[in-house]
Amino acid sequence: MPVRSKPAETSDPRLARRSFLGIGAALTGSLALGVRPGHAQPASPPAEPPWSQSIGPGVVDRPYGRPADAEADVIRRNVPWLTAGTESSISFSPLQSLHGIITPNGLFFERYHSGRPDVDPDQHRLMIHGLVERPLILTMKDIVRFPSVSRIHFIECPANGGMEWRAAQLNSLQFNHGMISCAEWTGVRLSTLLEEVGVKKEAAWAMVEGADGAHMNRSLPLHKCLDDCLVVYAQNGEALRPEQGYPLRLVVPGWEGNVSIKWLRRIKLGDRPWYSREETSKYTDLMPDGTSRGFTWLIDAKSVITFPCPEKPLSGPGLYEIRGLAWTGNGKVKRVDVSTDGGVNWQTARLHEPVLSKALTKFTLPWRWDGRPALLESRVIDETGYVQPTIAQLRKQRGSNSVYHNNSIQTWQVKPDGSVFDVQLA
Ligand SMILES: Nc1nc2c(c(=O)[nH]1)N[C@H]1C(S)=C(S)[C@@H](COP(=O)(O)O)O[C@H]1N2
Ligand SMILES: [Mo]
Repeated sequence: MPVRSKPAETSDPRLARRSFLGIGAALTGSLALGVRPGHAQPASPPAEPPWSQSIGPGVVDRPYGRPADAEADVIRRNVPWLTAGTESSISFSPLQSLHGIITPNGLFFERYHSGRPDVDPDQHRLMIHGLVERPLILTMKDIVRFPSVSRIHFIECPANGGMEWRAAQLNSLQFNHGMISCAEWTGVRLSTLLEEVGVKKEAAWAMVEGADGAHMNRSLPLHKCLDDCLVVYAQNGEALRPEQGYPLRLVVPGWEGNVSIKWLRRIKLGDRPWYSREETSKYTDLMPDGTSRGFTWLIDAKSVITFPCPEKPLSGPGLYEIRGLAWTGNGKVKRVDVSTDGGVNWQTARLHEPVLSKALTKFTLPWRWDGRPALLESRVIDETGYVQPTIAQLRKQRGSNSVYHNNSIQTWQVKPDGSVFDVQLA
């Protein structure tokens, strides 16, 4: 890796003209910032490794691109004991290795209730019926003809973090937070399709259903359908991946992922909710008094530090950039605070553009680690003023029988050797 001999410059004024790696300081004889010897070196004549001494392969060997071989561990992973089988399972996105707010299509998390169907786009249909003036059955060709929109939104399964309601048990960013991903979605507004069929005035709810074996279905209030729901056929500029619902899925921005029905095949309008399996026996929250919350669609504000983390430890004392992601189903992220002492003192992190509604937002904060134990936390505040709670605050309100909607503050414990652990503070 080429390393500059002059101090690194960044656009953050707090970091300007400070050397991250200590090289500049070392050269001028002042105190080095703690880079291990041999880790980074002052500039010297470039080496001539084998790849610099021959002609590489041409364009024909890779008609569809793929990551560099050295990135082979940047993959989705599952937790084998979490579900009965791989057909009804989850793969987690490797947040520890991602650099921006967009999840590459091959790394988007997956959640299946009955495996990943292989849908023929020519045979796929979307039926819209119920309390409408003109019921319709649309082909993919019909759907692509409608006026299109592209929007960047996250999808988060409300079970993200669900394994940690009672205690910290998985020492991993990927497994505790990897059920969130964010993409640019392209398709047609659901309101456009509903205009085409004509909504009857008694209609108040929609039932949306998938073409997978589970025929997963959910009820959605009509106001949300007419607000910002999208019926999408593309993800980050190419057709949806089969994992994400090829050829057609619903995206319900800011709401729990399970309502974003994949392989979307039917929308039925009615005057009341359907109370389907996935909104009664599942996707409800058992409260301390024994009652159950239902229709808890909204994803409340949440954030997490993605560097450092258990998978990406520190390599010795010195200057670092704490990095993380924040999001809220309520609109935009307003502020993210970062603590390095377990929530006693907080500093405001820098939010990186673009800060979009119902999308991942990147934040960073420079941090000089002195090599002593630390407790790293991030806390997001969204544009409605909602503040991300601690796990203790959340348990006080919700108990610990829930599976879903754990949006609590993540604490990472940094040990003197730089290793990082998932902990919970009382
Ligand atoms: N038809 C159908 N739609 C579905 C599912 C499913 O199993 N079948 N899983 C849901 C759940 S629980 C979530 S969290 C999201 C996950 O979307 P992804 O797999 O694209 O990440 O899809 C939702 N839509
Ligand atoms: Mo989910």
